[in-house]
Formats: sequence, C-alpha cells, structure tokens
Amino acid sequence: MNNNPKKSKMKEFKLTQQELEDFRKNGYAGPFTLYTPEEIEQIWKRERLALLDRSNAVYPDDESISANTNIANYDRHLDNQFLAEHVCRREIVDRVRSMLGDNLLCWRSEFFPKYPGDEGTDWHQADTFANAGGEPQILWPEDEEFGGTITVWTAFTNTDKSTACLQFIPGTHEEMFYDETKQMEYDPSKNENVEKEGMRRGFFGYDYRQLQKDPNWKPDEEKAVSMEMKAGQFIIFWSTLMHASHPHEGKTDNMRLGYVARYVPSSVKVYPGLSEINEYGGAISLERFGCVEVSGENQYEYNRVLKETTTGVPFKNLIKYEEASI
Ligand SMILES: O=C(O)CCC(=O)C(=O)O
Repeated sequence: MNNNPKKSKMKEFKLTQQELEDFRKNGYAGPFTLYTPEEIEQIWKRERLALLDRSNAVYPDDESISANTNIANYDRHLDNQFLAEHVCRREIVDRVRSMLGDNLLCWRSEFFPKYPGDEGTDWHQADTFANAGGEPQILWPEDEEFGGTITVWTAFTNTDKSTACLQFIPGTHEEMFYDETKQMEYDPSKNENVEKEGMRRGFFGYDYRQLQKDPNWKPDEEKAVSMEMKAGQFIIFWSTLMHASHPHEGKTDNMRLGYVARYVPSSVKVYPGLSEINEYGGAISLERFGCVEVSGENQYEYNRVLKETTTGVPFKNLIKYEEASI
C-alpha cells in the first residue's frame, strides 16, 4: 500500500488491459481528452502568437521553408514552454509507457495544419522515417524485428470528415506495404491534389505510392475508419499503421490543426550518423537537436538528451518527478 500522501494523489493514466489488447490488435488507442475545447482554444490563441517568435527555436527558418511543409517547425517543444509541458503530460506519457515500457524519449514534434481547400494526406506507413529524406531517422536495436514510433496526435481544433480528420486502417501496423529504402521524387507541382480513388490526396510534395513494394497494390479503404475528434483530444497510433486524412472541404473558414509528438524507447537510435535532415524541399541542421527523456532513464550513450528548453525550462521526466516528490 502506498502511504505517501503526495504520491497517492497522483492519478495514473496507464491503459487498461482491454485498451492494451485493443491497441495491439488495431494499432491505435483513443481518442482521449486532455484539454477542454475552451481551454485549448484559449491556449492556442496565446501560443500561436508566441510561436511566431523564432529567436529561440532550434532550427532557423531560412533554408528549411518549402512549399508544402515547413520543417523548421519541427521540435518547437524544444523552445516553447507550453509544448514542452504538453509532450511530457502524464495523460500522454503514462499511456505510451503502457505500450513501450518506462524508458521513453520524445524525439520529434510536428504541426499538421490543413487549411480550407487543402488536399488530404495520402495513405502511408513509416518505419525508419527514411521515407522522404532517404536516410533512416530512427533505428531499433538489431534484435528487434519491428520498428516505427508511437505517434500522439493532438487535435488543437475540432476535426471531422469535412475538415481533414485522420483515417486509419485498423490492424495494418505489423506489415509494411511500403519500402522506405526506395526513393520518392519531390515535385509539389505534380504531386498536389491528385485524385486517388475519388479523393484529393498528396504527401507534402511527394507521391507516397512510389514507395509501394507492389506497384499494383491498393490500400483496402473499405476497412478505413475516420477519427473525428474534438479540440483538446489526442489519439495514439503506431507510425506503421496505415494512416491518412480527408481533404479539408472548405465548408468552413476554420483550419484544422494537429500537433504530433513522437516517442520511442531509449534503446532506439535517433538520427543515426546524421548531422542534418533534408526532406520536403528543405534542410535543417541537427546541431542543436536533442531528445527529451519523458520517463525513466536513457541508459544508452548514442542519443543526445536535452534536460531543458532553449529558454531554460526543465523537461518533466515522469518517473524522476514522482521520485523527487516522495
Ligand atoms: O495530420 C495529417 O494529415 C497527417 C498526420 C501524419 O501523417 C502523422 O501524424 O504521422
């Protein structure tokens, strides 16, 4: 029994046995609520302005800006306090711990905006994340046959079928239909708004179908489920799950915004041998990059870990924080 008053007050958010079984079968879990819609609306109003100040961001926005996605907006949790706290939130990290174990790193965060009229994201799976840049960004230890990352996609706005909500094909996370060692051609003029099975889809200037192992294969879209979410909810999924999003039909002037944090066990090598990333028509130097240890210990030498944001706000490690409160 835990008689420590501080510790017993801390609510845990681990997945139940049933949720874990469903996650293993389907490749995703949720949605779960983190913020109320009113809360996230207020927070986002404030933070979107704060994020315009890039003076402490780890990637400059000169070479990295490209037509379709701005890779300089990767990892803003390394300079923005709200995002730094968000990626360490217990409601998220406890659930990811249930899936991957206690020793966890957050290695990437990204914004996924869809403006009125935007195409949907094309069907894809990511194992090593060599898909766009051509070089593996994460590598699991050699004895692990399975790769990928756990993605936590938080809706900063409401999202439904007409405003670009995510789609999953349940149960597809353990077989790769794409080969990330193949190369895709970056050509936004050719690869934008292409109709695929009656839907306008693209992959930020690439055609993801170029990575298909079998050029004649097609995703089984009849099995697809649409993940409508309220602002403030998050969903957790394997990056190896077949996922996509609907186009934004433009029936409303409101954009949809997803903010993604990606997690791996600390045994995974992040950006092995890389000093920069070149993808989506941009380039960023990894000189100031580091992973965030969100839970437990990083027992390996190979990943650089940052203890605080570039403005000196410490990242909260779930287990160390609990131990310190005892
Ligand atoms: O938000 C989207 O449309 C795509 C998201 C995605 O591909 C991801 O989170 O890995």
